[in-house]
Amino acid sequence: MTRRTVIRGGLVITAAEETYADVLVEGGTIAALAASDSDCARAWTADRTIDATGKYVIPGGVDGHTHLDLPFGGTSSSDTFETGTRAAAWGGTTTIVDFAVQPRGRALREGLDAWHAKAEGQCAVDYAFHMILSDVNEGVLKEMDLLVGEGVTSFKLFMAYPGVFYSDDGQILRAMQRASGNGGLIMMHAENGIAIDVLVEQALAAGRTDPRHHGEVRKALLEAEATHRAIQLARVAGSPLYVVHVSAQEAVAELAQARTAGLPVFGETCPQYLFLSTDNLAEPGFEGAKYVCSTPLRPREHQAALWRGLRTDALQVVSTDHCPFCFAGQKELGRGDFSKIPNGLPGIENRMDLLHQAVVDGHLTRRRWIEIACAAPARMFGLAPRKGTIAPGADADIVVYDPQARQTLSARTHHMNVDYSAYEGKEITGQAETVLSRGDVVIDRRTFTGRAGHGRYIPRTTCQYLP
Ligand code: DUC
Ligand code: ZN
Ligand code: ZN
Ligand code: ZN
Repeated sequence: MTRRTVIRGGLVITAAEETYADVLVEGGTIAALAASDSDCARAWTADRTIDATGKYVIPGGVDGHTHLDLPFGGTSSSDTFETGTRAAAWGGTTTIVDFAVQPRGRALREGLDAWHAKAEGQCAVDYAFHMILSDVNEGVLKEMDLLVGEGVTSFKLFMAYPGVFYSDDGQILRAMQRASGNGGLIMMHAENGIAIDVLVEQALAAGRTDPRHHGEVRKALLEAEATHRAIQLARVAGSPLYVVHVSAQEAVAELAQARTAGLPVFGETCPQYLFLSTDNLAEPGFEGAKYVCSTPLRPREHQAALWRGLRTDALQVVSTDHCPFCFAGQKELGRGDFSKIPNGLPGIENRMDLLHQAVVDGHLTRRRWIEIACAAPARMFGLAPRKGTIAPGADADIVVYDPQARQTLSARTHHMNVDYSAYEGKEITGQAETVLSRGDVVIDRRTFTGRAGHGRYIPRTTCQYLP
C-alpha cells in the first residue's frame, strides 16, 4: 500500500498563489490539494497527518549553486555531500545542484564520474550536477552534447582565475556556440581575472596583504566589464546566458539593460551579497578572511541595487554558492597574503531563512521569496515540474515553515561542517519546522529523521526559463 500523508491547515505558498489548503501526499509525490475546510479534504484518510495550522506550507528550496567537497585553493571545501545535504535539509532546502569539475586537460566524463562517486549514497536530499569547463577544446565541445543528453544541461565558465579555471574569450565563444546548438545553459563567473591578477600583484608588492584588500582588487568595474563582455559574446553565439553570484550594482545594470532589450540573459545573486558587505571584510585582525569569496562582498550601497534587481526581475535566482572553509587551518592559509585565502562562504543551511527575513523586512513578497528560492531555479535548471512547486504530480518536497519562530544564527547551533557562521548572532524570524523529501519526513519538528543515501541523483531537462 502506498503511504499517505496529509498536511492540514497551512497557508500553501507557491510562486503563483497563496491559499489555505490541505495537501495529500501519496508515496513520493503530491496527489492533490483541496481547500482546508472542504468536504473533499476532510474525506482524505492518511497514515500520517501533519498539523500546519498557523504555518506556511512551501516547496522545498532549490539551491542551484553549491560546492561540496571541492578541491580549491590548496585545500577542499569542508562540507561533504553527507554533511552539506543534511545541513540543506535542516534549512528547508531539498534539492541542490553542485558543480562537477573538469580536471584541466582531461575529459568532462572524468570529472563527472568523480562527482558521482563523491555523492552516491551520501546525500540526505536530492541532487543534480552542473559541469565546470576548465579547459575548452574540440573533445570537450563534443562531450557537452553527450552530457546534455544525460541530464547535465548547464556548463560553468570562468573569466576569472587565470591558470586554474579560466577560459579566454575564444574558448568562451566556442562553448556558447555549442550550447546554442544543444540546448545547454552557459553559466558565467564574470570577473576580469587577468586585470584582477595585476592588481593583486601590485597590492601584495605594496604590502597590502590583509583580507580587506581582496575586496579592493576585485573591483566592481571588473565584474561589470566581464558581465558586459559575456552578454555580447552570448549574443554573437546566439546562446542564453546565466551570470552567477552577481554582486556589483554596475553588473545588475548590465543585466537589466540586456533583459530590457529582450535577450535571454539571467542573473543570480547570493545571501552574502544581500546581507554582508566590505565592512565584514575589514573586521579586525584576520577575521575578514571569513568573508573572502569571489565575486567579493561589496560596499553596503550595492545591496539596494540587488534587492531592486530581485524585485524587478533583473535577477531571477538566489543561490548560496555554498563553499565553506574552516577558519582554523583553511582560511588561515592566507595569513600575510590575502590571495591565498581559500575563496568561499558557508550558507546552504541559511538561505531560506535569510530570504524569509527579507520578506519580514519588506524587501520581498512571500511569493517572490518562493519564486527566487524554489520555482525559478527549478525552471532555470530543468528540474520543473518535479521540483520548486506544490502541485499534483510534483515531488513531495515540502516544508512546513513556522513564520513566527525566532532563531539566532550561530556556528554553535548550525549543522554545516564549518567552524564559523558568516551570520553569527543574526536574529531571524522564521524557521523550517518539518521537511519532507519525496514524501519522507527528513526533519520532524526540528529533529533530523533523514538518512545519508535517501537523496537521489536527478537528471535534468534543458532550461525551461526561455519563452
Ligand atoms: N567563488 C567562491 O567564492 N568560491 C568558489 C568558487 C568561486 O567562484
Ligand atoms: Zn564563481
Ligand atoms: Zn554595457
Ligand atoms: Zn561557485
